[in-house]
Amino acid sequence: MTSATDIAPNDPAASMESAGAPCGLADAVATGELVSVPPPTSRIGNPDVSIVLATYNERENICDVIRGIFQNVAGDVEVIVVDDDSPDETWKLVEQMDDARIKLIRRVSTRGLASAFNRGIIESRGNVVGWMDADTTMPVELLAKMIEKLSQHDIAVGSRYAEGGSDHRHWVRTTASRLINGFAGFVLGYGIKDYDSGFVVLRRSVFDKVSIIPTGYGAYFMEFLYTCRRKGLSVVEVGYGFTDRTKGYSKSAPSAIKFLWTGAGYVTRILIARLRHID
Ligand SMILES: Nc1nc2c(ncn2[C@@H]2O[C@H](COP(=O)(O)OP(=O)(O)OP(=O)(O)O)[C@@H](O)[C@H]2O)c(=O)[nH]1
Ligand SMILES: [Mg+2]
Repeated sequence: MTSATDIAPNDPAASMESAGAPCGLADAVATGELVSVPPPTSRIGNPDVSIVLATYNERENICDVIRGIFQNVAGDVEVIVVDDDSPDETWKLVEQMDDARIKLIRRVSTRGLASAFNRGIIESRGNVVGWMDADTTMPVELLAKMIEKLSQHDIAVGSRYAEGGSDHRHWVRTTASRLINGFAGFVLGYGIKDYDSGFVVLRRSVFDKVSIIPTGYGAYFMEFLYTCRRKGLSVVEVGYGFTDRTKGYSKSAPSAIKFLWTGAGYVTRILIARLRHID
């Protein structure tokens, strides 16, 4: 596994014992998923597909998501995990998977969803680049279908609100999400139904025209999609059923106040995206 870390080698956190069993072998044996061929330990050339995962305290989910990506995406695939030094040591589980197809970036003394995805994108080398949450709410099974769509489109978005999509979360989350998406659709246009999806694959060439603005939480995604469309790139939405996470805890809505604060930030950013003409 290639691994980049901003942590000093003698940092005490770097030598802490793992908070539990590594999710590689033990989990694989427990679930009967053990494969006889060991993962490659070295890599030559660029992968076909890079999938970026941003993680903060996802130790209960990260290994399932990584394994799911490798199982569901054909070709040479790399997974880039950008972890913000999770106190639950998510990064350590990734390290212990010891797989050359995984690149781990452990950022220390910094937090941020948009900046984490941006860092992973910078490190990616695939002709197809994608990113998604690492909490199992976004189905890895959809990735193959999304990638297929790139033969005709620049960008394929996993969508809760397009045809075939559904949102099974608590009604408060669903209503808030629909309101934000309705507002984004009204202000930004282009008929995109799930503006803040955050589940995407795209052709690398997209980054010749558009970059992520790496600040804040999920609002970066709406302005990214909007700028892509404004610059003539094509976007297709692929419907899927979205469920609440079953393990771990929400970082965007740990409390009602944080939830409202995040929502207000989204609204501001939608309006700024509409008014900005240079990016
Ligand atoms: N690197 C990094 N990842 C983060 C940060 N905040 C959240 N994440 C990850 O980003 C993804 C989305 O976060 P979630 O907690 O699922 O937020 P959400 O999807 O709005 O909320 P729920 O799905 O309801 O829990 C998950 O994979 C998180 O682990 C952060 O500050 N840094
Ligand atoms: Mg989530």
